[in-house]
Amino acid sequence: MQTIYLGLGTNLGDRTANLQAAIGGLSEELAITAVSPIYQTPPWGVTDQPDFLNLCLAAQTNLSPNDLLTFIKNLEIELGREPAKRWGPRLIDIDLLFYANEIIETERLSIPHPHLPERAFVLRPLADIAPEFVHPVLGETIATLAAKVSDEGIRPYLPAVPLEPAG
Ligand code: PH2
Ligand code: MG
Ligand code: MG
Repeated sequence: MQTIYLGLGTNLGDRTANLQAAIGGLSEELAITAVSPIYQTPPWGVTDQPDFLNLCLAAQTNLSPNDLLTFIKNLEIELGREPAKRWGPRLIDIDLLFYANEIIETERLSIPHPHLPERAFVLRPLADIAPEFVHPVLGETIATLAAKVSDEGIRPYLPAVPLEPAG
């Protein structure tokens, strides 16, 4: 089993329900071990759009990175995501942040997620569940990376969604 970290985001429709549906779908294939609180975050990249809700989660999986990406992309579509412009509004976005300590650069996959060090909307929730995880390229912990970005405008929105007991 490999430890993976995912970042979830949504800024359309019933945002809390979107996140909950995504966690439910992910839990059918992955063993989720930690879910961060939900934060409301100002839009990054394209700023003229509604605020996002963001969270991060940790999970264990036997899927390969490629199969994991395929599963995530299919789940996004199943949850109602439609093709959207880069960094534009979306019903649900599930990003693969880390796959164990692997460094992968292919046409389909960039792991660790290339924009992670600049994104407080990822680093803030990730620091809640994995502060000591060391970025395999940068050699710095998530807590250190989170402390380096401004978290202006980011505010706690809901406490962590409780994990269903395994069984
Ligand atoms: N996702 C984006 C672009 N901008 N901004 C915030 N605050 N949260 C996101 O999840 C987000 C974003 C593209 O995936
Ligand atoms: Mg994204
Ligand atoms: Mg994405």
